[in-house]
Amino acid sequence: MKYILKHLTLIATAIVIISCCPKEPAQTPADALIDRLTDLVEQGKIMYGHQDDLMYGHSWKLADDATEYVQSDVHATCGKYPAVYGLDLGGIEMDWPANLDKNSFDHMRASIVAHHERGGVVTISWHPRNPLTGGDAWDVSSDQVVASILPGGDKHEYFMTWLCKAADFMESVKTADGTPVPLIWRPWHEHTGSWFWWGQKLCTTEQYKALWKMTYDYMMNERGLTNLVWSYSPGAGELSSPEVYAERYPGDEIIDMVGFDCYFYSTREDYFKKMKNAIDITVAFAKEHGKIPAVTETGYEGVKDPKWWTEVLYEVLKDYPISYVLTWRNACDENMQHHYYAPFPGQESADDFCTFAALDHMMFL
Ligand code: BMA
Repeated sequence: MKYILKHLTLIATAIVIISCCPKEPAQTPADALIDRLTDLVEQGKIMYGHQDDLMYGHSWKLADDATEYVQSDVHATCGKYPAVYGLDLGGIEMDWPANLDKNSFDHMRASIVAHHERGGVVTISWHPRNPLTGGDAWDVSSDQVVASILPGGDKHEYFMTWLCKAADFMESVKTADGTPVPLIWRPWHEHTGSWFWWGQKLCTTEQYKALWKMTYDYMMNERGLTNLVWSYSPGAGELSSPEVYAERYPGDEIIDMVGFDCYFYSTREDYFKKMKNAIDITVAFAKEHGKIPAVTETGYEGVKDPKWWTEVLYEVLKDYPISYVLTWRNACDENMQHHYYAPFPGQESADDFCTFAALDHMMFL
């Protein structure tokens, strides 16, 4: 009898365990986005992206009391929205109501949901201020900033409050039914250059990697965010070899996507050379590490080449498995009107942009 009871107990325990534990863990919003991006690359699609697209344009700015997010220079030019919408969290760490480029965080949040519901993908960068000197992200007057915010550093506790505010924002981006919206999260970008306080000459390789690990551990393990797809993006100008690309890579356990930032400064030839080199390195790295490749930032300020989209950008992208290409913002401030990277109606590259947007290979919404 004792023997039978013991076995019955074991069987009952096994039934309870099996029925309590689902066979497959539920897919997170981040996993769903990774699958979608992987599928798009396999289908040979490249999504077009534009920074701050729904917040302002070359000659307009979203009204403070706006309730919908329909205005866009890209849409006004070609009748379609970018598939990828980029935004920046800079200023969230200071409790500012609006980011460093004057986008209110409330409008950012609501427009992310609107873009997501339109079928789009959102990517978030961060230009946080300098936690040691009090200057901005470009304040490189001290090479002790990263050291000071790592565990054991004087500014560690203070900086963790910044990560908390960034995480709060990302956690708050939800659809009406409470589902978190997936976000491509791209902090600590262009670190191969030395113009941000986390750049090449401002910290060691170990410190840079530790900064990523601290950011990841906090957001994923401590906060349990389920909507972040982690993206790595060195600056292309410094990518003299695949080794440089890999040197400060935070690790396969942290990163989901790999990209680079590369701008047009002088001639088509110069841009082709820089872009091709960076894409070759990125695509090979992505393949080797099982990650998704992207051109995380690019553009030609003022797009002063009427055929830039088809003869320059598309020409260099067309043979690569790239998930998306994002051009930078169209500033609207009076003294910044030369600072635009997408066309608007009447701009000299507008017709060519429409041809680019109509290509089967390119994905818009
Ligand atoms: C830079 C410029 C700045 C802007 C910053 C963050 O490339 O566009 O004007 O403040 O990005 O968006």
